[in-house]
Order: sequence, then structure tokens, then C-alpha cells
Amino acid sequence: MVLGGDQAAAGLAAGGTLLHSWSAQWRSAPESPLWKQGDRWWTAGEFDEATRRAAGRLRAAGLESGQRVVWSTSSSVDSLAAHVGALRAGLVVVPANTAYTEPELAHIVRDVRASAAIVERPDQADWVRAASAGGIVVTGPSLDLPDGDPGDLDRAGPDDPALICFTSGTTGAPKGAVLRHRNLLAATESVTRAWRMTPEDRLIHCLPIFHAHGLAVGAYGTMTAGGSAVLLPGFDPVAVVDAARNDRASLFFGVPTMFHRLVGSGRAGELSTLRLCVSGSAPLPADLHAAATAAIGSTVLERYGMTETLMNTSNPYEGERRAGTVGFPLPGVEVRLDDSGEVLLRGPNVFDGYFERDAANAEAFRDLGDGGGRWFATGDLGADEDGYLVIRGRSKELIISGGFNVYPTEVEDVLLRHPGIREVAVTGTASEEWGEVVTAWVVTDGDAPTADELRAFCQGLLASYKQPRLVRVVDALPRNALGKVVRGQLG
Ligand code: MCA
Ligand code: AMP
Repeated sequence: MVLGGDQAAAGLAAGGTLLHSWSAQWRSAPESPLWKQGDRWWTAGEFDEATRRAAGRLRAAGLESGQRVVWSTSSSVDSLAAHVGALRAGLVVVPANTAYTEPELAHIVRDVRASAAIVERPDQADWVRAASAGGIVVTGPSLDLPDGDPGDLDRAGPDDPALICFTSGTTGAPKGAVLRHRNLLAATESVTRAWRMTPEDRLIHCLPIFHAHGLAVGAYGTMTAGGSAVLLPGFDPVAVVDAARNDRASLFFGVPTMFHRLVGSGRAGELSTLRLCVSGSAPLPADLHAAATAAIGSTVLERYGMTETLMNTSNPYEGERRAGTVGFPLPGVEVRLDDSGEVLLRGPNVFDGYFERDAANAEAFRDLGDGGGRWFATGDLGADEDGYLVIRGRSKELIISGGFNVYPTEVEDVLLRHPGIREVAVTGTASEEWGEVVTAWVVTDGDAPTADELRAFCQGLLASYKQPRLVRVVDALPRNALGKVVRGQLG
């Protein structure tokens, strides 16, 4: 099956970058509101100025185009200005979850040979310094560095790298997916068109900005549409409904856990004034789709994305938004199912490789000899239901908890260091609130550790969302003829 794909017909812009489109927008309407943080609104002109200042400071600190800047902060206008300023100066931004512990952050800093890090906590700053070879610029989100001349901005071209986003992909240690300016432009434009985003739109932004959902769809989408966003520091149902009412918001983007909590809050009906509520990053079960749709009073739109490809498919803005499906390919995106049902993707949004990972890159892409270029193998299993794509499961061993990805081997490697654990396998257990929670299946020599003990053991080694919430003791782990653990037979 092949779905979608005609980029020319989609009329996507070619040749430019998001930076050009944003700066043109800000120059033409400098008084437009852009971000609200706390009680303060930032106009487009103020933000433009803040990004120039940020670019000037980063350059004055000796940073040059192409160098990598690790960026690990919670949502704030300062942090977004630092991010955009870095891109405007030609730097490559490497987003990292603020929940990462020292080994997780150090891996990223070393892997990309970071020249700078924008972090918000003193412990993060210490970890970055310890992990780098020296000479690294370490600063906070407000870039407390001497001012400098921003010089020529927005010089990066469509083929230049913009972001390196870490993910474990289908296998192995976390690796950096290199997203080029042309990938960001294609993905952002296709989403803003598909969802009819305009300057009138106002997004309730409560997703973390260090993942593609909050960053590319939320923040870049807002800037590309020329709209505005209320930046919330995290997800709180009361703050979300307050923003809908007090700030006359029109859009909400969230993960299924957020929709679950909104329904549970009893206040989802206050979102009925919104034009569109979008769910993504993890499967939205059909019953949660129905409950959220009934509570909000308008049909939630589910879409499907991935760090390596940004946004792939979406239920239609007009027409049936079908529960349990992720809709149709976005403009320019081609979707194909191979014989095993694996979802393959091709299009201007799709990255072209992990940073310095030849072996992983050879495995990730397939040339099917159809003359249209290589396909990216997603590790997701799909089916075609009347042209709607259904994600049936995953061939990659990935757990998605509250929209965050957890790779079993990463957790197993840490748990095996526990003196009471002889063997361990990690799986996801279905959870109404989280989608899946991390479960450790352990073989022990004596008394089994409790989940709390294991979480305490993982402190400082694994981000909290990767730590097991459930522990199951078994006599032996199921293994195949080669001795490999068959996680699928657990639970
Ligand atoms: C927080 N905790 C979690 C999670 N989040 N545990 C498991 N899974 C999680 N997702 C931990 C906290 O550290 C805390 O641990 C405990 O759970 C309770 O926290 P709580 O206050 O209930 O959680 P929260 O802070 O309200 O966070 C829930 C959340 C958050 C708002 C749903 O997880 C979230 O923002 N998720 C969005 C993830 C996302 O943006 N994914 C996009 C990536 P302790 O008690 O030990 O302190 S995918 C992507 O980008 C692609 C392109 C796509 O398709 O979108
Ligand atoms: P990440 O690597 O964090 O970007 O996560 C991408 C993965 O999230 C995809 O490969 C899918 O497995 C999953 N995903 C994202 N959106 C959806 C969705 N709407 N339904 C099912 N799975 C999804």
C-alpha cells in the first residue's frame, strides 16, 4: 500500500528556511502578540530583538556555525529566544529532556562534541562541564553572557543541520537524529496547512519544548502561522481551561495522558470554545478518544509523528476524524506498508540519518528500487483502514509512557547492576492514565526488591519516567532457541 506523496501538488515552499519565514513575519507585524508567559505578553518584535541579542551573545562567546549547542530547559520565552537565536547564528541545537540524569546528559554532550550548553540547573551545568573535553560555553536560558554583534543572521540553508534530536530509534544506545532546515520547514508547513493555522490562532502550549511535539509542532507551528501561544510551565488541567477562557485560546495540542487527566478533571467542557484539540506522541485509545470528544464537545484530532520524521499523518481537519486511526499522510509525505506491515516513510520531512552512525543508518533506510529515493523504516506496524492509517503496534521494543519513550534495554542495563537481581526483562504494562507503565520482570537470588527500592536504586542513573513502576518476580525469563529473552511472552 502506498498513501499520499505529491509534494508539488501540496504546494510546499521549497528553498527557504523557517528562519526566513519567521523573520519576515516579525518584521511585517512587530506588534502582534507572540508568547504569553505568566501575565506578560511578548510581541513578535520583542521576540525578534531577543533572538538577535541571543545570537550576538552566542557569537561573542566564540561559537561558530555548525557547532552543537545542547539545550535542556523547561518552557520559557528566554529559552525559546536562546533556541531561535542559536539557529539564527547557524548553530545546531541539541534538545535534551530536563529529567535526564548525569549519565544520560553526558552521553549526549560527548556524542555531539558540544561546544555549548544552555541548561537551567547548577547540577546540569556541572555534568556538562565534566562530560566535555574543556572549553565548553555553559550558560542558562537567559544567556547571561556579554553582548556581541549578531552580524549576519539566518545564513543557514535548507540542507544545513538545524537540530540533533536524541532517540534510541529502533535499536541501541540513544543516537542523534539530524534534522535539517528543510525538514523543519516541510514538517511545520504541512501541519500548519493541514490544521488551517492562521495568525488568529492562539495555542495553549503545555508540552515540554525539548521534544519535537512541543518544539516543532507547538512552538515552530505557532511562529510559522504568525499566531500566538500561552506558554505554560507544564500540564495542569486548571491552567489549561483558564487559558482557554481568559486568553481566548483556539488550539490545544497534547499527549493522551493529558486528555485522560482533562476528562478526569471534570472541566474539559470548558475547552468547547477551542477550534481544535490535537492528540499525538502515543496511541489515543478509541474509548479515551470518545470520552475526550464527548467531554470537550468537539472531535479530538489524532495525528502520528516521530522524532526522525516530525509529523507524518493526520486525521482530516474537515471530514471524518476516525478514532483508533492516525488519518492520512500529511502533504508531501509518502506512507507505505511493507509485507510485514511495517510503516515506511518518505518525504521532505524525513531526516537523512543519525549523527555519525553509519551502521544504524544502513539499517534504518531501505531502497525499494522504485526510483523515488530511500524509505525510512519506522519500527511501527500499521494497517490501511479505508485509506486511514492505523498503528497496530511496534516491531521496535519501545515503551511509551505519558508520551515519553523508554527503551527496555536501557532500563535493564541499569537494573542488572542491582545486587539482588540475577536476570531482568523490562516491558510496558497497559495503563489508562499513562498508556503504558514500565514493568520490571526479575529473577532474584533472595528477597525481591520492591518497585520503590528499584526506583531508589535508579536515582541518578535513569530519568524518573524510565524507572519501573511495577515489579513482577518470575522463576525464569522466557527465552527463544538462541537464548534471547522474548519480552512479548511476559505478562
Ligand atoms: C512524569 N513522570 C512520568 C512521566 N512524566 N512517569 C512516567 N511517564 C511519564 N511520561 C513522573 C514524574 O517525574 C514523577 O516522578 C511522577 O511521574 C508523577 O509526575 P506527575 O506530576 O504526575 O507528571 P507530570 O509532571 O504532570 O507529567 C505528565 C505529563 C508529561 C504532563 C503527561 O509526562 C508530559 O509532558 N508528557 C509529554 C511528553 C512529550 O512531549 N512527548 C513528545 C515526544 P517522581 O514521583 O519520581 O518524581 S514524541 C514526539 O515528539 C513525536 C514527534 C510525536 O509524535 O509527538
Ligand atoms: P519519538 O521517537 O519520541 O518521536 O516517538 C515516536 C513514536 O511514537 C512513533 O514511532 C510511534 O511509535 C509513536 N507515536 C506517535 N504518535 C502516535 C500515535 N498517534 N499513535 C500511535 N503511536 C504514536
